[in-house]
Amino acid sequence: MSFMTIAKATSENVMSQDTWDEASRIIAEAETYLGEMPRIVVCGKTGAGKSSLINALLDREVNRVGHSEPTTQEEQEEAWTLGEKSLHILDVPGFGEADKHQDRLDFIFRQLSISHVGLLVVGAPDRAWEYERQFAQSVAEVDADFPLLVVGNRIDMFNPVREWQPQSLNLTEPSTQKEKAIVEWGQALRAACGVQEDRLLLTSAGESFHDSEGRFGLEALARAVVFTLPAAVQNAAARAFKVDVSKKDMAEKCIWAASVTAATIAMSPIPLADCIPLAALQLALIVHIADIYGKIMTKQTAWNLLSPVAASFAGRMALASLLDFFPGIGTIAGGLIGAGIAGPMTYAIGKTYLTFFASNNFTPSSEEVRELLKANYRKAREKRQEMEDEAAQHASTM
Ligand SMILES: Nc1nc2c(ncn2[C@@H]2O[C@H](COP(=O)(O)OP(=O)(O)OP(=O)(O)O)[C@@H](O)[C@H]2O)c(=O)[nH]1
Ligand SMILES: [Mg+2]
Repeated sequence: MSFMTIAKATSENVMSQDTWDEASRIIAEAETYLGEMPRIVVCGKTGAGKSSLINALLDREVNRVGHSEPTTQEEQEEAWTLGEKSLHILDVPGFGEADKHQDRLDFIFRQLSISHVGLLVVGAPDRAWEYERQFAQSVAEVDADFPLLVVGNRIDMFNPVREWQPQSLNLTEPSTQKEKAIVEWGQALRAACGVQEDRLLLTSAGESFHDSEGRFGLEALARAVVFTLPAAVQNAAARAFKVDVSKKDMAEKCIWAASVTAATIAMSPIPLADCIPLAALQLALIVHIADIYGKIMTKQTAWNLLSPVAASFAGRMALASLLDFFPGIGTIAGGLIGAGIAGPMTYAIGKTYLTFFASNNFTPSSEEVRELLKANYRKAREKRQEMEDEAAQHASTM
């Protein structure tokens, strides 16, 4: 929908050309930062008017609208063009139906996690907001900074229903019975959902798609979405960072646990030929770190990655050095592996692959691995005592 169409549909707050230009600039900037078109999810209870609202915003009848029963059964994504730029806008099945409520919420939360702005649409004059209140609270619990706009829709439905004159509706200084009822309802809704003043929008999508005269508040809604984008960009960056940090945290915990296990396995020195469990553990660790970073890797692939590194050490170094570097890898007969080597080595292997996988490199060359592994092994040795202490504790409770 063009800005001008929205401007025609609503008389309030008609945007100036400068504001449109500013809006286009904001969308373009958001797209650059996000690396993708900003994505808006429209959610709410069934019948709130989500599909009607999207149709009205896009000025295209893209979504089916229901009359007496839940209508949208599958998500539908459309391009919402504003001026020079577009946003993705996603219609999703409504929640609030007893048997499907939880599934729908799970689905919506998955969508929110890959989106930038959420619209929670509430159909007036409904006052049973328990689902909405819980929903807004859950969003805030999952991500306190997620930009959620609450849209009170169907505001034409307040009494007296017949007195609907969107062109002269004044919600800034309400004086008629209808205006007062709308504003009072909106404020109570806002408080129930726990959002700030500027995150509440009041709209009418119209009784039907063809009721363009009955529409209200769509331009203000479009503007609110656009002007929320800078906050959405910040939030997306923070979210990406948090996800990254938590992935790294998770991987580091696994590396530590595997290293202590390796040290425990090797508590009583074992012949190298018997150290298959160590090799298996180290390969499983590599597979697991890859998994954390979204790559499915078989043990065979992990072995293909690691074995040339082991072999290159074998070619260039004396057995003693090899043992120093690869306890648990390979089945070279003789020699003993102690906890003092198995733990730090496992740690170094984990840290090395973590570095590559975190930067999306799932096929590092043998040379790259070898260099980093050496450096990491040196550092890992400093943790040897800590590992051995923890391994000793494990061993004593086994
Ligand atoms: N009077 C009035 N009716 C509206 C408005 N918005 C939607 N409706 C009506 O409300 C009913 C439900 O609208 P939908 O758009 O299908 O609602 P939905 O939220 O998409 O519902 P589900 O797809 O079931 O989740 C339809 O009869 C619409 O015509 C509005 O602003 N005013
Ligand atoms: Mg719908």
